[in-house]
Amino acid sequence: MNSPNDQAILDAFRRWGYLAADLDPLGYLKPLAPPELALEGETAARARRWYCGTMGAEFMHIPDGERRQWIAERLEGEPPSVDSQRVLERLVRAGTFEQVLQSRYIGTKRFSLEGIVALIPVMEEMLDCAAGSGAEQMVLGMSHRGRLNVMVHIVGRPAEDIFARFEDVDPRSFLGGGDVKYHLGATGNYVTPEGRNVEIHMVSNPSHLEAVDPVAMGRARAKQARLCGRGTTCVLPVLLHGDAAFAGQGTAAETLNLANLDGYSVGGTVHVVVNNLIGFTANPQDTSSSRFAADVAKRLPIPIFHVNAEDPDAAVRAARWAVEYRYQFHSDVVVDLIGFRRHGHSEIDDPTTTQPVRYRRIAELPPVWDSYARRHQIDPAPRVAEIRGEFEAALKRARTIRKNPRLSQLPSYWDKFQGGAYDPALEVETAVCPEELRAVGELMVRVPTGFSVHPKVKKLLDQRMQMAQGRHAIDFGTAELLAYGSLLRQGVPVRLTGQDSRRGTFNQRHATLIDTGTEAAYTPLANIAFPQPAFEVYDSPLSEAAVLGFEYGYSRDYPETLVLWEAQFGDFANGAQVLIDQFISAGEDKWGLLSGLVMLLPHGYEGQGPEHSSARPERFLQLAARDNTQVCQPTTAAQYFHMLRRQPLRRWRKPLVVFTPKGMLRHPAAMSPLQDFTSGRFQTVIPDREATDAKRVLLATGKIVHDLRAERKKRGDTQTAVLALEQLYPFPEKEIMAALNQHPSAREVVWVQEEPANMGALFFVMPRLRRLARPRAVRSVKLSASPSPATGSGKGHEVQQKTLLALAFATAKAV
Ligand SMILES: Cc1ncc(C[n+]2csc(CCOP(=O)(O)OP(=O)(O)O)c2C)c(N)n1
Repeated sequence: MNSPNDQAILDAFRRWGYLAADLDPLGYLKPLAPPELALEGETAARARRWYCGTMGAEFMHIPDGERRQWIAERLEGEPPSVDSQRVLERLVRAGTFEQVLQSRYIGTKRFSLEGIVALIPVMEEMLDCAAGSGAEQMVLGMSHRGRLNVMVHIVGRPAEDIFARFEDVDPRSFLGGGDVKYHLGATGNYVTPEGRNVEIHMVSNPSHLEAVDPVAMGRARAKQARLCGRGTTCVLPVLLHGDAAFAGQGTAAETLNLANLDGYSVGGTVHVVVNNLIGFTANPQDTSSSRFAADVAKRLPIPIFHVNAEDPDAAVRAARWAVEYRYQFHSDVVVDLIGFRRHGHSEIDDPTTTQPVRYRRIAELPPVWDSYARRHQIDPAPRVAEIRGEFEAALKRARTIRKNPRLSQLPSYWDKFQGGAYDPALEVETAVCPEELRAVGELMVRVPTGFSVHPKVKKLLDQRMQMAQGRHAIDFGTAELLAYGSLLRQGVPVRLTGQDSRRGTFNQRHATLIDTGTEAAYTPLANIAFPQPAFEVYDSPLSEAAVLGFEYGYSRDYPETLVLWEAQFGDFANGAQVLIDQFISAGEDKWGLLSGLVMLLPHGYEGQGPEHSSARPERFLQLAARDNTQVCQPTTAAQYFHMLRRQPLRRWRKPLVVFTPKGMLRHPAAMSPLQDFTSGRFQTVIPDREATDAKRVLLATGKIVHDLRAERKKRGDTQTAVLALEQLYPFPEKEIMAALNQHPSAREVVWVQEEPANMGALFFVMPRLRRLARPRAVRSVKLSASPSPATGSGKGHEVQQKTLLALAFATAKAV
């Protein structure tokens, strides 16, 4: 038993010891001398050894005493033994790989790991330990630094395959597509010394640092759902972060916040900060406001092991404890591996212009294997020579490779799906027979006995049931749940997340019901089928980037599931612009990777101001090329139903961007009769059912279609047809032609949009429409160009809307 005084000493070191630890091989991050540690005596000496050596652990901020105790026991106990021969072998391999690349491809970017090659034995230790705890797969998100080294030494890709990428043997296969080698994903198999297998999935990622974090987590969650139901043992997510990126990028902080949330938890992610104390040319004091880049992780109640990368034994121990901790407590954990960067940011960059003193010192440092071998009294020279020989032989083989080697293989659950160009033959039946619709309608409003539904919600549920029975026209909210319910009963899992998505921002969904007496939650659609495929609906945290990235990741590893992300208003989706640009739009083109993710983006001009009006259709249309996405704006409930259903039922896996209604959710004009659900399909263009042989044709998309029809009625106009463009991309040329041809006397086609001239679909539609409508005249009606999407004045909006409608119905001469 420690005396009270000893206890106080231990507590002081447990709490502050990491500040005095020797963590930076170059000594820039000077150990501090907190006054709390100015203690003498045997206990203090022991505690100093445990807490102020080459590892410093931050853990006293964790509220749970059992977890603090767990860490203290490890740091204060006998250090676990490390197989120094094995560690040395890895250090030599990792270092020599870089050196061989350096001498053969001098001045070619590779983002060397030198200065932190301890990462390789660290990752091996993690894998060995995780495999021992039941891991079958690791999902690995990482950036450029050391990526090629990790591909060879952890993922197990043959070195010659990487070298062949340097030779750029097959440029023709990449014309207009593909990606650079240090962003590609890779898959492989890691075998532990005990012979256990761990599949490694290194996630493809863009240059945009940290953007891959939520994607990797979402992938891990999907794999866990596949492999071990709701368990998290079988798949270990690991994220490697650069120090400047981890401190600076909001996505990293947003992603950390997912750790302990029911809808997003993966049972703990292991984070490694590959901390070279530099970001391109910037020094840490300019990139982080706190002492450690990893301080951002202290938003979570989790431990951070800071460790000096020039002491690989300490680093390996930190790795082991990190993984053990993850498995013990299902918690995130951080290893902050502090080293240096031997070369410039990339190998074409000279760091001596910005850090001349630092780089003079670095030039004098031998490779880490050298000091490690000396410390363990091993002569590394023979192995160094042999390993160099092996890599040089691989280089020779690489020069004989003629086709770019594939670094990854898709799991077999992708076999039955396809991407590429749209083909009408891919379409499937989406109508549902009346009996089934009625059954779904009844089941989706059923609650357990004794469950008290709020009276307002009860009224809505009653209406829903009547709608499904064909007694009333069906509204959007009901159509959506009927789509999910009918899919579930066909065996299709559904996952929907977004801010306030369980109820729905506009009170339209109520997918989860709340008991008025107990606040217990009940989700009828999760109890609608037997066997019941997963129906997950979660209120997401207030994040766009992390949540959208997560759902994209989920869709990447569960292509059978209808995965939907909903923005509170479409206007907020640009908070996730990097995920949209870099993954969702370009993923197939860069990496050949498909996704069937749906983005639900409330859109429409209703006088709610500049940030509650526009989901920015122009941006999604600008990103559209080579059938990479689908962009739709259904104007009726039945259209929404068929569009949602066709998404998972087709073999075609393409992201789907949907501009969803707000004010129109309950508008009679947007409701559909039951027979539109029990027959028909999604129509990319809705022809005009009222005007026949019109003199003018108005083409529009979304809410304004209804406004135009109402205006036409008000005017008693019989000369004008109004066509609804329900799918903007892939652009339905044939269907537009067919709809126009129903009005052979029309001399004029007018594109009408409520967005300003520099926004909306105008730029996209007009050139195409001009071509299709020839010889008819084509003009457009829209708001004047504007830097912000909408006016802040409700009345101003009404005036604009009136003018728009007037212009739409004015003849060409009058305008
Ligand atoms: C979001 C984003 N902003 C800027 C860049 C440009 N950039 C590439 S690497 C880098 C420095 C990264 O430093 P760090 O995170 O410490 O990683 P290191 O390269 O030192 O391993 C920067 C600013 C980028 N890739 N992504």
